[in-house]
Amino acid sequence: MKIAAVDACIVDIPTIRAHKLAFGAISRQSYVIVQLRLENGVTGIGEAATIGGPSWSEETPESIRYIITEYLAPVLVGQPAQDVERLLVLFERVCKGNWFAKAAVEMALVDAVARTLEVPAYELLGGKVHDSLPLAWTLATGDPAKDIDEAERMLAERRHRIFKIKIGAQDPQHDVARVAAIAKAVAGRASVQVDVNQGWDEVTARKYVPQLGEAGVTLVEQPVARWNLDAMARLAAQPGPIIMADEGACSPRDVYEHGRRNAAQAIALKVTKAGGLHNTKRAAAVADAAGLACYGGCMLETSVGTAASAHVFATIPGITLGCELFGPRLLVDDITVPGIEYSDFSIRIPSGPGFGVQLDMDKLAHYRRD
Ligand code: MUC
Ligand code: MG
Repeated sequence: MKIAAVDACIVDIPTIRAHKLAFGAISRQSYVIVQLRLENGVTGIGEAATIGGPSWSEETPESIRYIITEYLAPVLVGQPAQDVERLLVLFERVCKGNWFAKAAVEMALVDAVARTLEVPAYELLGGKVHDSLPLAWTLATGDPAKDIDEAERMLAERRHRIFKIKIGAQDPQHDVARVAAIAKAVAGRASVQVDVNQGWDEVTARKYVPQLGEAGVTLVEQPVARWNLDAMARLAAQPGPIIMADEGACSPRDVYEHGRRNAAQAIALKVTKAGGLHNTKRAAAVADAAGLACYGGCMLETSVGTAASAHVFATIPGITLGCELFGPRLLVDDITVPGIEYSDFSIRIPSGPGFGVQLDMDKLAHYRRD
């Protein structure tokens, strides 16, 4: 199972509507798609999704592609793909940080090995404990009437009954009123959580998190800056909504710090920010040891990253808060066959071999930047 070649390209796909977050709005999503070919003829695929260039994390599609082609691919060619843990050590030697880039390549390694062995990827990751996971949808138009319409459609079509509302871009009083209107409209039929994407300081969060709780919000994601674990701990000590870390809890070590300092009650796991499928499992194990609940987070992936995330999330018993692997539904088009199967407010875990999806080469050719 020797690695013959690694290719990485950038893909841009428009979203079905503007998606407004605390740091800006996006109307297209950019991805780095990795194709890793083995000498046996099998190709594995991986993906790194970013949001708004370097707005969510430091990495961009351009930097990810560059790191893969210039630093990670050269050390991989000729190596046995099944030695995934050894290859991750090799990555650390030639490249510090750059977790999204490493995650995309590691996904492709696992997919290639699982395809060669003709097993689903989750079987190489410990085996599945979930056949499906409850699926959240993000309301992010910034307009309460449009958000309520969208939520009603999702409920009527039995797609989603967990809604995550993006806040932090507008005046907090206005944001809380918008969230309260949505929560009231769906009360008793859906749960409502918010993601502030680091948009508040501690003083603002201390004032408005209790008001969100009174409005019926069950969970508040990353209310303050990712570095401010002391503020996260003070917020988590207050009664009210669950405080969940996202941008602040990327690596297993970050999760450890959140546990040690009581800086959250829950962690959003994401394959890219953790640096891959194996590191996601490590992060989940640390969360488990610290008594933190887990949520299956996303970066608005295509069906490639969504399938890979679903495979690893399926193996994590600590994911008790559901997941948000809805990325393909936010895009005007997808780049795999088959797509992801969604039913009854949930995502079905794709079966294999590998992640169970193949690239549609015509679509890839259409959306790739070069
Ligand atoms: C984030 O910060 O959680 C995930 C879903 C969504 O709407 O935005 C992303 C990023
Ligand atoms: Mg988030």
